[in-house]
Amino acid sequence: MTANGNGDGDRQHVRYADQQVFRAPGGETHQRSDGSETRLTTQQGVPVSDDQNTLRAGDRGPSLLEDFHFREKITHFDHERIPERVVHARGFGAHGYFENYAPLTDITRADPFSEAGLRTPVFVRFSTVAGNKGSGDLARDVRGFATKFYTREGNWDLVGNNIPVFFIQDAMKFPDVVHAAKQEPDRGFPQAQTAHDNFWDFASLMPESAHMLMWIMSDRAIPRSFRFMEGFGVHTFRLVNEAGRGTYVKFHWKPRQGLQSVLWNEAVKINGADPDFHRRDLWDAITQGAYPEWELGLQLFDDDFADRFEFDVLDPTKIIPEEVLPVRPVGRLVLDRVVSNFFAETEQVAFCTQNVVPGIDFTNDPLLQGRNFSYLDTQLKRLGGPNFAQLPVNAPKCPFAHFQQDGHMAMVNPVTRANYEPNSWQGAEGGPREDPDRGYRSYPEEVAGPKRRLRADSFADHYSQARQFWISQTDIERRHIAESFTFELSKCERAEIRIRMVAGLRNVDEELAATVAEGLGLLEMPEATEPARAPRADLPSSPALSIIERGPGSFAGRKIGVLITNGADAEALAALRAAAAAEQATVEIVAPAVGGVDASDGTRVRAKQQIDGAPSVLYDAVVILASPGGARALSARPAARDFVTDAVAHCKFIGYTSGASVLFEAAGLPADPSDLDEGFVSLNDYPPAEFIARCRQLRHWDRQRAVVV
Ligand code: HDE
Repeated sequence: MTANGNGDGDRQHVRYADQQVFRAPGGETHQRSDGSETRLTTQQGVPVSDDQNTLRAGDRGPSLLEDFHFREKITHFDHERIPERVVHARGFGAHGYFENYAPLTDITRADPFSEAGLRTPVFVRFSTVAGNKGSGDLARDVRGFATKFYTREGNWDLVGNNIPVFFIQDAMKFPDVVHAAKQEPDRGFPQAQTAHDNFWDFASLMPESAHMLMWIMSDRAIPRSFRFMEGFGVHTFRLVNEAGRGTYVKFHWKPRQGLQSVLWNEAVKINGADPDFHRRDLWDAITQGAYPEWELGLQLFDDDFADRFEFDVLDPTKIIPEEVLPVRPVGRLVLDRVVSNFFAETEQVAFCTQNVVPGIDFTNDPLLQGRNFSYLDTQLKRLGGPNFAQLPVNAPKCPFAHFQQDGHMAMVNPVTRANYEPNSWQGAEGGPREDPDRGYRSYPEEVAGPKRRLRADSFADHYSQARQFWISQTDIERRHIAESFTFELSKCERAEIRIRMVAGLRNVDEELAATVAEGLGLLEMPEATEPARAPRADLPSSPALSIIERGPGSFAGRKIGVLITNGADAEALAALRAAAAAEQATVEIVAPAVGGVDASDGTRVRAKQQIDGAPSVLYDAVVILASPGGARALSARPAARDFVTDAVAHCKFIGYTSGASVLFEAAGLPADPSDLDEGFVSLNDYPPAEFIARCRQLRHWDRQRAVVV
């Protein structure tokens, strides 16, 4: 077997350092120029003559136990799986770098922020939370956004989410919230969805989850792709400078591509058409050279601000609105390399919140404190022993030296005489020594108080920021939130759970509660849940919390699905391709058959997709370039009609040439739908550049506004 063991993305087969190049008896080398072996061998390096047949006694006789190649191959196969992550099992990773804009040495001595232009290598893993490893990418769920910085002073893991708050205030409740969200234990379903009794039973009994529920019922929980979502460190952390001065910090990742989400009706269809939609999107973007970028922003504050702020900065169910404390951009994250082996990198990467470097420290957020225990513990179970930090994706890229030794799969072993300290051995034989000056020092925070199990009073307001989130959304986003609550609660079989949730929502907003109650067909409005602290109605709206309010104003990085038939207007296609390229958008051809079509000028247009496998939900906008005959043939195909009706229902921009009219009529639209709304753009009347310009709004939301529910 060739050893592709570096797991570090170098796309080559490597030899282990102490492996000599031998010539086989007879003189041939069997080695490629990169050192990889050409012949199939066993783990022991024995060349294999036949990998098709087990060793048998007699042509039709029993298999023999002495078949070491078979036994080794099957045994290894039997052991291929490691436990999937308890949460965040489904994920996808990529390599890249973080580039710092300017020295932040007045605030922190952390290496990645030390110099202008400094590039720190990173590995990022995005994930869903509730679903198992093989679940669909488009679940309504929080997304993980975990970043490992390989700094020159060790690895720093910023293990964040795409939502800035969490369900619970104390790590003690984590197993409960996760159990409630995942499959119900008796039946083992539903998979990757919170739309079931157990989740809402728990949520309706946990008022502290109110703020988070607003976020997960919003479009944030169904991002268009990893590239179009924000990331947050969630907790308040602490930065420490050379002089030992501490500054509180909240971390924000802002996608340069802009924020974008899909509709729920789209999400369920995408999961069917392409359950790998998000990972494929990231893979395609990176391999096509359209490297996704995020800007890292910091909210920095001191004790005075923390004392003044209306909520406890240690409470992870609260944000600090950007309008109150601006986010200061400090650098950019660029993902420019896909993994070369999914298992070695994405599966084996072990993020740990306790991995911090000098200059970065924790606070007493009770969730963060609990996490600092959990991550190491979970890696020990998942990766099978204490040496997981030696795996290439987890190992620091800076020098490291310690006296830890042995254990399962020890690959990096001490070579010094001493394996303990203090020791009196001199020089290299004595091994590494402490560094009192540059070594990691915890911030000397004063701690005092009685030892008790008690939730601080300052954590008692559960609804005010939930309400603030609600009033910060546009009308369309509010509609989506109300619809998601209605959808999810309608899946609850026990009426009292639905009623209890509506009772809680009354503390957030009466209109929201009433809309959901109506959607659920509740005959009477329940009394509002008694809040631990009366919700405030005076928090102002925070426009930064809306996705639509802050649209990117660009269609870059988005994909147009072009449904095409024989005889399609070749000129229109060429112009569309040029306009899309100018916007850095991509065009994907969908045809009646994957072999492609002959365009009006006789040229062959190759297709990427066949219509049955490429519903319009896979695209940000669609164009129908059909000849009248082609459109007639398409009209007979349900997938082609759905392509149009779904694009309309999902408020997509739809470009077309006049030949498409038969298909439009078959889909229940006028032959020329441009009178319906400005989301329909006739490419006979407007140049493709105008179509692309309209696409910059991403969706034609007025179409949804016009639908009265
Ligand atoms: Fe995690 N979380 N978590 N979590 N978490 C894990 O570690 C845990 C929390 C987050 O791509 C586990 O390696 C506790 C908040 C991400 O590999 C586990 C608590 C946030 C990932 C664990 C939380 C996160 C994890 C499971 C409550 C956002 C995936 C597998 C106190 C700030 C990282 C693993 C990856 C993974 C524990 C809450 C983010 C069990 C106890 C809040 C992105 O250790």
